[in-house]
Amino acid sequence: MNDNNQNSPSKFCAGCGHPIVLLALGKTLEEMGLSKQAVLGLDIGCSLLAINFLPINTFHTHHGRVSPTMVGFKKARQDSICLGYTGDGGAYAIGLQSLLHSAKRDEPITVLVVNNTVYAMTGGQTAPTTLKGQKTITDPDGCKNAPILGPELMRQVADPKAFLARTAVNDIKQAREFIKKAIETQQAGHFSLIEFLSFCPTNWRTKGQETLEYLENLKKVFKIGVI
Ligand SMILES: Cc1ncc(C[n+]2csc(CCOP(=O)(O)OP(=O)(O)O)c2C)c(N)n1
Ligand code: SF4
Ligand SMILES: [Mg+2]
Repeated sequence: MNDNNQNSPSKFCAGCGHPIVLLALGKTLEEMGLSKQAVLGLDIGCSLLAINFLPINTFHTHHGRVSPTMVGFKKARQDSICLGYTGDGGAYAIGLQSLLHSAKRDEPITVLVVNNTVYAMTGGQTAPTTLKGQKTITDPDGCKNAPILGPELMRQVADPKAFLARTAVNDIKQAREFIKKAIETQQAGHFSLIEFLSFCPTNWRTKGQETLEYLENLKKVFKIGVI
């Protein structure tokens, strides 16, 4: 559990998208009056740096195991709002099996996937979301395959009432609208997942405006909106 120390310095790199997603989440929970009921489970990856970021109950899980952990928490504490916070690698590589089955079983949890198209914490390796042609430290000549489209994949197995969507960290208004809808979907007893296209200037090796342009370019492949 966190120490509610809002004075803790941010552990994220300057220009990272993770804190934008977290602030959107914190504000939306506050607005909905759900900060005390909310429980945030963190995957391993740069997500784990969120441990003292928000004044809500937060704990670390294992890499790729945030969705089954939150499924278990929800079964034990049905009045809680269970939020799984993960990177694209945690969600769609090591955690894909458990995430897909959580969606298929329509588990009433909300999964927040921060998609920066790389394994950021471990130094920028190719992830399931890496674009075709994108150069990474493990694909210096460019990734040869198309990326996994997470919400679209979940849609193939999820209940029609599940809320699945994609937004980006440079559209806070939409991010907050989608977070609210995802939490309301959990309250109605259904699965929800939002993918956030997010900045990683450290591994993209971009500066200022270049980072924004990189994110805008991602939107050509990863379509924004309700899936
Ligand atoms: C079982 C296991 N395998 C591998 C690792 C090493 N590891 C830590 S974080 C990570 C990738 C994280 O990438 P992503 O989920 O996209 O999160 P990001 O850091 O990009 O936000 C890996 C492979 C680990 N900690 N545990
Ligand atoms: S490595 Fe990338 S995702 Fe991780 S904290 Fe730094 S900018 Fe954020
Ligand atoms: Mg990532």
